[in-house]
Amino acid sequence: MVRHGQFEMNEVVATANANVALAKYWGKRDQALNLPYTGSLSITLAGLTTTARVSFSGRLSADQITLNGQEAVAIEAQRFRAFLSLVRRTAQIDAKAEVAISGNFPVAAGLASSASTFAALALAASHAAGLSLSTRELSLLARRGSGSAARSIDGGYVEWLAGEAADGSDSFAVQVAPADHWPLGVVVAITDESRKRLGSREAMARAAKHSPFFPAWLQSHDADLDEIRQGIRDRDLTRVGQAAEHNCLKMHAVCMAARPSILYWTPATVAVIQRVIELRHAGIDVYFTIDAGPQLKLLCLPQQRGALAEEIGRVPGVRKVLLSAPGCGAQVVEAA
Ligand code: 2P0
Repeated sequence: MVRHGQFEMNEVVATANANVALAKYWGKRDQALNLPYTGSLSITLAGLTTTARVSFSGRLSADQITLNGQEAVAIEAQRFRAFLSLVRRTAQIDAKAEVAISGNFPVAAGLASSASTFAALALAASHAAGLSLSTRELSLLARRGSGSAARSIDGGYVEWLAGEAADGSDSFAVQVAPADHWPLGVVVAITDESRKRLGSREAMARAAKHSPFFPAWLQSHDADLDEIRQGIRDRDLTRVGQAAEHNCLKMHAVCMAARPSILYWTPATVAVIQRVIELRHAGIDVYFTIDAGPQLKLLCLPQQRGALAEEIGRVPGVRKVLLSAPGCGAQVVEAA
């Protein structure tokens, strides 16, 4: 039974952190449900946080959505409305929502802002609609907004299981280890804060369809995933770092070989890669990974994070350096 009109609920505020994929999600077996071909594994990043504020009201005639204070428009607004409608169907309400989303790091520039956005929104909206979902149900819901958001519901080290079911019911994320299992250092090097020209949604669809390397990506992915998962369990930075770099370079090779090609890197991206390789030759255990954009995330021992950040901040073209570490999952911070 749908609860009509008079439905009025208090505002709920939830936060979620971005995540960095060590074994990446790249390619969907189902576009509509955001079902991946492969599993993926990420670190939820402390301090790279999105806050979602949601209230449903029978008095609203349409969903009102702002992103960092600006009204969401066009495709972006459609994507949020479709997600809110999914929450409404699940909660059996028809009230529209007022939603304010804000982030403390660059949006849509390859820093997984859609992951923290849809994880925070899944939690705030489901709660505001009167639902009380389990972590698994929240991950399944967040996935529908953005695939990588499935992984930002949990904290620490998180694996999104690809699943096999056509309805996606077994495609959700689980925690491999909590943040305090292994307090790794993460340094984020921002080389370009502008919005990317090609969103990852379109890019991964093109890569899957038009890159001759895509079959090799699928065929070799699980070996990386297994190695990274085991390396995390053993707290083995060299093993995790080497496998994550390999997985990252394969994903970008798949993109570069697509027609038309997809190249996310800028000269500064390459300069940081080269600096990381030099630092490794000098005996520092540091590894890079790059998502669908020109920024880099570096993995290191926690005690080397400060010195590494200074070093990377001096690379020409690096505009900003952020310090992070494994962080917590999505949380309700205010429920009036
Ligand atoms: C990841 N990326 O595993 C990979 C690596 C980017 C590179 O997940 O279409 O925004 O919303 O499911 O999650 C970015 O893709 O894509 C992403 P949709 P999403 O983090």
